[in-house]
Amino acid sequence: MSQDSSRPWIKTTCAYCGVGCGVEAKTNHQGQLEIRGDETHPANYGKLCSKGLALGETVTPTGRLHHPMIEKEMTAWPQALTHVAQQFTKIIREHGPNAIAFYASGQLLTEDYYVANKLMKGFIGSANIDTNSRLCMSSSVSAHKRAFGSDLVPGCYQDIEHAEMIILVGSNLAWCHPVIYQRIKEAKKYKPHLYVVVIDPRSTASCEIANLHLAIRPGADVALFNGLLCELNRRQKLDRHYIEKHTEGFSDTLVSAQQDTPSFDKLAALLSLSQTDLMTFYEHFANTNKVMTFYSQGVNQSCYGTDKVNAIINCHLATGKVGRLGACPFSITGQPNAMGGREVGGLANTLAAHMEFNHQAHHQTLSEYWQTSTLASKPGLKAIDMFDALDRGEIKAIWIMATNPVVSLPNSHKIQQALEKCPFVVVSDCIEDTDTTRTANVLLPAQGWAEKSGTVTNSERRISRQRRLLPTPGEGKPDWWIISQVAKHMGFESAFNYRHEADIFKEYAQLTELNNYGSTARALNLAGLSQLSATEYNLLSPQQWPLMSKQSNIEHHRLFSEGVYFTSSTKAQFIALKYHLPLQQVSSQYPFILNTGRIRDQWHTMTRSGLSPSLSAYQAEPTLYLHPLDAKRQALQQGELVEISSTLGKSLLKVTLSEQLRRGELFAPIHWSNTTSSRGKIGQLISQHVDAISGQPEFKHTAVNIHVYPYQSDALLLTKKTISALESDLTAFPYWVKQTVTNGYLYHIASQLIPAQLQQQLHSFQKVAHHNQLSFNDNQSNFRFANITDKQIDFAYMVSNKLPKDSRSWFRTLLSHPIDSDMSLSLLANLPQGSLAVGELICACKQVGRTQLCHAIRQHDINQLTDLTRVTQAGSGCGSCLPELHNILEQELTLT
Ligand SMILES: Nc1nc2c(c(=O)[nH]1)N[C@H]1C(S)=C(S)[C@@H](COP(=O)(O)OP(=O)(O)OC[C@H]3O[C@@H](n4cnc5c(=O)[nH]c(N)nc54)[C@H](O)[C@@H]3O)O[C@H]1N2
Ligand SMILES: Nc1nc2c(c(=O)[nH]1)N[C@H]1C(S)=C(S)[C@@H](COP(=O)(O)OP(=O)(O)OC[C@H]3O[C@@H](n4cnc5c(=O)[nH]c(N)nc54)[C@H](O)[C@@H]3O)O[C@H]1N2
Ligand code: SF4
Ligand SMILES: [Mo]
Repeated sequence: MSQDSSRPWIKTTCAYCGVGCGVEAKTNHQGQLEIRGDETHPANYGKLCSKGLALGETVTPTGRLHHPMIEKEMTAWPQALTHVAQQFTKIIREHGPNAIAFYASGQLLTEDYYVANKLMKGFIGSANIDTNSRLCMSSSVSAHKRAFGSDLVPGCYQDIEHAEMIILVGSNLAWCHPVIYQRIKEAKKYKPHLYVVVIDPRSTASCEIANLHLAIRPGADVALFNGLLCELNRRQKLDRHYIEKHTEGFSDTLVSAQQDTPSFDKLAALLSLSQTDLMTFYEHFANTNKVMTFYSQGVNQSCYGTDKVNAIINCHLATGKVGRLGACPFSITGQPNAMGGREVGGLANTLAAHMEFNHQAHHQTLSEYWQTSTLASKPGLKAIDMFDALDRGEIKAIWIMATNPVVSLPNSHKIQQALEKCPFVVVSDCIEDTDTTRTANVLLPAQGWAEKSGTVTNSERRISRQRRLLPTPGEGKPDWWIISQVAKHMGFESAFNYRHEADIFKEYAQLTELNNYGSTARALNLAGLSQLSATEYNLLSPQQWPLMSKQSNIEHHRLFSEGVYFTSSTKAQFIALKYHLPLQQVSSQYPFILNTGRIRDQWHTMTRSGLSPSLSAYQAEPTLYLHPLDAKRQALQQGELVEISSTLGKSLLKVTLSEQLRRGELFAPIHWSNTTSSRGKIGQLISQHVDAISGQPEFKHTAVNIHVYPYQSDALLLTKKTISALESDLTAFPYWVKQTVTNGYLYHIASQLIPAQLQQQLHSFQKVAHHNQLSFNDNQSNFRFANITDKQIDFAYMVSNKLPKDSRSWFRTLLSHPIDSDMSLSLLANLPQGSLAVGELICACKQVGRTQLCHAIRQHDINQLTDLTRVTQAGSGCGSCLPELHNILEQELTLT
């Protein structure tokens, strides 16, 4: 991309994870969006990961929802808004306010969320607004409220540089929060004694920097930390002074932990860890003051997620490792604005601005502030209960905003049916075709990341501006505008009369100040931002809450440094805990445990990251990872198709063998849906078991079975455009996956037809016949074909009874490859030649493949990772592929 110095870089925030990286963006002369890290932003100081770096590739008009639609017919905004408002009003009149629900998302901006919450709780008068944060952070929220009296993360990123021990529990930071992971890696370089522990049943990419990896039995984290508490006591490593002065409930908690913890050898066996490793971990924790513990979905997404978080916090409190430089428990946030959403009250069980239902004064304060007499007086339904009520027909209308529940909620088949049954489903999204938009009666086009303006709050309580970069394609509108317009059409004009997102932010900031002092003070206080003018709001630099005055410099606040908490006694609370087995256990019918999570380059249901060819090149198919010995037991081989089944449903995935898993445990990514694959969606297998306190589903522990899925032929098909007719024809095949590539799409197909029959079918998808074609057919089972228009391939396929493993790595590039001898020879030989021989993509940022890396290692006699990066550029972008580069180098060196 060419640099264009005449246009200014605009500062904004990354669209993806809760690290909340500062981004600078500008359009170049070709209209493309150039992206770089913001060196002044304290979340990333200029660094970005592969997803952040590829943001420019995702701002395409392709696939966008351009117009409001009612029952699949395009309509104008006034009609759409009137229709939604009328339907809601009618349902409320006939069935009461609880017959309506909003299901929102940590990917809305704070301003959007504030208005949605205000409409539902304040004016519709029901608290049936919940969000995908329920699936993500709610166990941490519940645990923080239990221990600290407030939903907040006490530490800040700067603690990383001060910590002497960093523990990652149920967090694959290397892939899910790469910029923080790289920051720890960097800190370790300058401080070699920084001791890193990874606690995860899988050996993940994050283990690259680990001094110790505890491949814990899934679900056993409470037992591990209860054991740690006992060991701290035994070694007299408790901070008695801190416990007495700043906490309550210690004795009961210790007794409970002691009763729950068996002898050391039995504990190690229960956790399925070696006694040496377990003792090493306990010793380090006991002997290190500056300990930071990051935790994420391996902790939260569990039937006992809240207890897991409290088990961790108990150990931090017992040793006074809270609120001190380099010492804190740190819940690392998933979505870009999961924090902001919770601040304004996006969860069904809080009011707004950290005010609570069970607090009469809060209810009164909010009613007066919003000037409403209908403020909800009791909590609404949490996500899973909300969709159950929808299924039972008690909820008659739902408005889904910025989330794709038909893919991401457990038991997704039931979710889809519930939505199909629901009389009135409204979906606001920026993308037209998702599993959820397919169920909508009304579709409302929202602005996307590059068009929106507002604020987000990251993991360390820092509020940053997201700024408008590009004009909106079609008629997309800001979410806050859409919600306010519906509110006005429902008759709530004066409460939703916003001209600009700055008006909303100011109203929200002022709310955080109200009655926020004395013994009932709340942590969330934005007093310093409550008088911002629209211009000041536009220019706002990152601000970390709580803040009594606007911060002109970057500050790094720790909470609880004085040992004062937001509980009624101002003391932190220990929670007495017992370890329980996960609710689902293996049986003869379902002998494996399925763990689910993320891969490096995709974001959730792929509606945005899936638009980027470079992000889609890495791990292009829905995959089931399993241990080679388990594969052997099931007679499964690398690359085969496997049908995986639970009591609720079945999915079809490609097998990858991996020794990084424990025996009997499987891992599948969450990213594929019915829009991108035939049966790659994993949510249909997951049960609705939730944590009883937080309502967060158990996504990491499902009992399943697996069987090989035989097929007769497989194929790769390249087309320049999505052919919707083709996609409906594809349903005939048991397995298909759609992948975005440069200039088009690659379909991976497997079929029960013999190759010759499959070839005929695929050939018929090419609607216009051309003369300039390349066609190879070596016998009755291998077919390769390419159609050339204007010196470029626009349609191609290869069919076989078993395609060579690395075919897709070169075949996927044909739409952007010049017609040359390398290309013809590759097609002829079915082997990549010359410039096409790059191999499976490893580095998404610099587009470097495995073959290139192996070649460079041999040609340049490379034995150091730094040399491999220097020679190939791989790993010099975001660095998230460095663990893989390391493995490839090791493998090549052992071969030579
Ligand atoms: N690339 C990428 N990054 C993302 C996202 C994405 O979609 N893609 N999504 C963002 C969001 S919203 C979120 S919430 C975060 C999630 O970030 P993470 O929580 O780091 O990601 P996951 O892959 O869901 O799960 C983390 C790990 O928990 C482990 N685990 C499973 N069961 C247990 C257990 O019982 N105990 C322990 N200790 N560990 C266990 C899994 O093996 C897995 O490696 O990522 C954010 N970042
Ligand atoms: N099995 C399993 N399931 C899981 C998880 C797991 O680990 N395992 N993790 C869970 C977690 S932690 C999370 S956070 C969820 C995520 O799950 P979802 O929230 O369902 O996933 P996304 O793909 O992020 O969906 C966001 C939707 O909003 C749209 N969108 C993007 N920006 C905007 C906007 O500004 N406005 C509007 N109106 N729409 C927008 C996108 O196009 C997309 O359709 O998945 C959960 N589900
Ligand atoms: S770590 Fe990556 S995905 Fe997360 S905010 Fe930073 S650039 Fe975006
Ligand atoms: Mo999440």
